[in-house]
Amino acid sequence: MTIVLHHYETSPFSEVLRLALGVKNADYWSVIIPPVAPKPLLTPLTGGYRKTPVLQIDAEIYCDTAIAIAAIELLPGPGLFPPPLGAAHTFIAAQAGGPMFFPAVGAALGKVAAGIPDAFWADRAALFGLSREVVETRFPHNAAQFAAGMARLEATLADGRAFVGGEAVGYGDLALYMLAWFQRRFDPAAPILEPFQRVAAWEARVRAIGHGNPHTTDGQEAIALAHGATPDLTEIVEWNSGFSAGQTVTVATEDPGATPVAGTLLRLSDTEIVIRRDDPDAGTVAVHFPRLGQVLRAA
Ligand SMILES: N[C@@H](CCC(=O)N[C@@H](CS)C(=O)NCC(=O)O)C(=O)O
Repeated sequence: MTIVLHHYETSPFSEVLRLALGVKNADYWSVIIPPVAPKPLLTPLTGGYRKTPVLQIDAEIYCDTAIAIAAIELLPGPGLFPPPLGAAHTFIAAQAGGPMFFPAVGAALGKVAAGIPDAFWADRAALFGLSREVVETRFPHNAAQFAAGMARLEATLADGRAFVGGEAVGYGDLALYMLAWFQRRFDPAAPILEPFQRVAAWEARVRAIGHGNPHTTDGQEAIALAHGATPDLTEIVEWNSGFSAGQTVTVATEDPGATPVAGTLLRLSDTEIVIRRDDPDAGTVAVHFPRLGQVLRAA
């Protein structure tokens, strides 16, 4: 079994998976993908999903951290959903990757937006509606929202717990950590985090986990890996879902500029959508999406 992380250094969601692979002390291939579309060596694997990161295990392709985390959780090593929170870590991660995410991005980028190339902003404006102008004009609001979120985290840690759920690190910590980590990408001192000293100590504990054991490789190798492997083509579609196994479908994120991915439906449940794609370069692959946050349509 070969694990591949398709990511780029400055991607906050990638940091979540790098740390999750660190928790598991996993060996994995690291493939650096472009931060903007097009992504010609990723598309054969995903069928058009272009967000970052993507996790690959042989011919299984996991689009979105929410579903990649479930695959990483199956690896040997400490669990990512430790008690007492258990599965409730997913709610914390959804808060960090949902309502808290764009304020954190805005807080980090608001003052440096002018120095970021036009091509980046054109890409993010088309995908998320996030232009340089929006980021610059909303900076005070985003900074206030981000600080309010960090104040919640500071309050959570006020009883002396090491991590949000107690003494063991969990998925919720990794997802919250990416928000603080992103501030420090642009200014290691991150004045916006200065009032939150418990958060700073918690950040050091999360950072100490590290990224496991990445081995640098490239997109061609990852495509060849998929081509040489056979995905799990089991068909299980919930009978009352309105969809059936083998049906041609598209899956798209809820982003304004999302690219729908087409394939035939293998599995559908409340947690996961899995489609089969037959790609000229990558061969037959099973592409996994979380059910939450994806638009599934009959094609
Ligand atoms: N819900 C997705 C969000 C991923 C996401 O928005 N990633 C950002 C980068 S951290 C992205 O895709 N930006 C556009 C790109 O990389 O092409 C997940 O959890 O993986």
